[in-house]
Amino acid sequence: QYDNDGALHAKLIEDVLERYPDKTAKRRKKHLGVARSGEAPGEDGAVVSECEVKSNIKSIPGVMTIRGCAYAGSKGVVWGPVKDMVHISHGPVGCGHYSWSQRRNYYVGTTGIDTFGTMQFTSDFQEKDIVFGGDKKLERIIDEIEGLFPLNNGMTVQSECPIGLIGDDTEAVSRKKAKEHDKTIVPVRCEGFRGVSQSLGHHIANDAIRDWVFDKKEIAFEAGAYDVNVIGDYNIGGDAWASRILLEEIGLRVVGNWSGDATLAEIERAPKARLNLIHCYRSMNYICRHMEEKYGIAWMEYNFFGPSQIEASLRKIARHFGPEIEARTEAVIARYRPLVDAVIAKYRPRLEGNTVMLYVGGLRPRHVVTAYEDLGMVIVGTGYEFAHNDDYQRTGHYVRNGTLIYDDVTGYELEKFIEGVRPNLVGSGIKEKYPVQKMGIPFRQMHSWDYSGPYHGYDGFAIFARDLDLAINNPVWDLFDAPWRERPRRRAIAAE
Ligand code: ICS
Repeated sequence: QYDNDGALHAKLIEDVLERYPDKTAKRRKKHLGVARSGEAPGEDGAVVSECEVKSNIKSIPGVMTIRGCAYAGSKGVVWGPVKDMVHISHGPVGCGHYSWSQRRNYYVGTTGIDTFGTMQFTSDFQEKDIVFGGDKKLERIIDEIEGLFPLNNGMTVQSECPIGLIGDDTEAVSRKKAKEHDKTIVPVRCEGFRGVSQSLGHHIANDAIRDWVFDKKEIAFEAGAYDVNVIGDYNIGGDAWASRILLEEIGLRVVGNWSGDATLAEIERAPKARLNLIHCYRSMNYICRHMEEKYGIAWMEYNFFGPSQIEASLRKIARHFGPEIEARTEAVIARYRPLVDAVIAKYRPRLEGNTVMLYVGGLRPRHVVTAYEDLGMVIVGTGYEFAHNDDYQRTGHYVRNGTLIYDDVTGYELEKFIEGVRPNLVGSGIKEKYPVQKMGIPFRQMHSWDYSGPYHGYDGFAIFARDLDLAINNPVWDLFDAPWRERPRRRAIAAE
């Protein structure tokens, strides 16, 4: 069923492009491709494929794109999970309302007292605020929040589109109020119109940490030799918790985890750590590069999806700290081996050979590939909403020859690709879920883990495997087929 040499995939791209007007076809052609195996071995000996397509440029007006905006990248992704701060959605009510609790970044704490992650704060702009400016209103809101929630450890002002257009001075308001209340108040210029996707929002949010948090206060913190920051694990469905256990077991001290279940204090003390471990390269590489330049902290990418990557990552991290940590790491890997073996023994026979197409944001379309492969599944197509060139280069370490690659895929293209490939599973977002299921194809949400998770770490792998089995081997899928086409394998697995 899958296309080893990519000839079918190349033909699918041609067919899709044929339906576009010439100009559009020419532009979209550069974003679609077929991965080609190269010679050079990549990191950790993996074969590198060539899967570079054009990326990180404006979507074409008139097509359905799945991307978000800069506000989403800052308020939703980077700042939102900093739980002890109040994040004000500054502008009209919709942005805050529709992004309210949409990302499953778990936290512990008492909501409304010392944590605010599932609450929504908005300045609810009206026409008069657009006409006369909203700075006064922002001042009043900051005072109100301070009165109602005195245990907040700070605030951020997440600017929505109109703020930048009308020229409000949120920086001046933030400075003034920070002084008055003796709190950190961070203005973030993440107006949705900036950039071409949520990606610029990540960058702006990283820069706000650099400019408004680092080196602003004396930090009383006793640093240790094994201190690490986990950067870019947002604790979706508890991912960061499942990861932290492993890092602590190998002997490291996680002094910051941002922004998953994060506090402002963790961000403030980050420059005192020994190593930055970066899970989501796309959204947080900026601040890691900055900390390297300014404070001399090394950074290292790692991947905690599926046992092969977990093992390779743990070993790579351990090498940085020397023989003692390396020995502990081998013991940890050995201790989890029976769990991994049991998961694979149970689920691999039920999942082996199934093909998968992915379409997610900026990291997962490559980071999860090996987790599927650990269960015997095959990724036949993958693509990103907002990846940059360096992400596509890294994708080459993961995908095999012939894999269909699609950047900022349009609704039309994705539907045609899925129809043409007919994979056994599609992993993407909520907007894609129901159309795909209506095509008779099993689906898992790869942003929210479909309300499950965690998927990181060894504990997460067991849940991931179970969820794939539930999705793919659900007997409901046989009801889509005419009786003469029934799928005996799935029947047998379901009956079992
Ligand atoms: Fe990074 Mo959805 Fe992360 Fe990635 Fe990022 Fe987003 Fe989510 Fe997706 C994200 S930070 S919200 S790993 S947790 S913006 S799933 S790039 S698109 S693939």
